[in-house]
Amino acid sequence: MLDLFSEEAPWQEPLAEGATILRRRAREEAPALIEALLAVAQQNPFHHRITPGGHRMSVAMTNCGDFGWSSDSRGYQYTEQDAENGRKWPPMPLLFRQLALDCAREAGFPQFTPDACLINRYAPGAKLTLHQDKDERDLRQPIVSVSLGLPAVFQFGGFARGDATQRVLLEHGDVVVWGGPSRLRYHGILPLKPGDHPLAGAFRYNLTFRRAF
Ligand code: MD6
Ligand code: FE
Repeated sequence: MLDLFSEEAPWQEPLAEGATILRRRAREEAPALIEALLAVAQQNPFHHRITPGGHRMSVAMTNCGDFGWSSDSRGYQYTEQDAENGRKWPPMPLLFRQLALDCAREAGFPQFTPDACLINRYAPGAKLTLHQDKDERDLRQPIVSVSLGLPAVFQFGGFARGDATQRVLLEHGDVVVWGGPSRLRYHGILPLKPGDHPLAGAFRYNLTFRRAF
């Protein structure tokens, strides 16, 4: 059972050098975070992007902030407008920004200044294959990742795609902050198992805050 009313305080779990899981850190804010992300998606709907290799991604995505991440036949990039509709991305909600800054500071990155937030939505079966996040200009800036809704198995690997991976369950409200020596580690999400979350229904959502430029 998902225990919405547990009084357990958040705690930190080191994952690797420069990478920390802040367990349950976003639980209190979660209802407001989900409400805010759904409002962003009303302005700019979730969309299954096509990878440069021509595959339709199983994860549906949208963005908020000054820049948004997307892919198309030309490659992966950060843009000020959504190429789908030519409109600017919705602004990053203050609640999002504050949470990202607080979590980064708690994990040892007080200088983090996100200008982009990618919002991923996973339905049952959706997955994210092993990848590196390397489209950002300044790789000294960390990434802050917030998991909401259904749990998922996160794979955290090494610096080559074939390196061994750790498997970590990420649950509702968990935040992962990583940067420094771990910034370019391969990582992914295994296919989502079906479920029914009291706040997110059949979905897992993930917010990743980045400094794109
Ligand atoms: C996800 N996260 O949790 C996918 N990338 O749905 C990522 O790909 C990710 O969590 C960079 C940094 C943190 C992440
Ligand atoms: Fe990533």
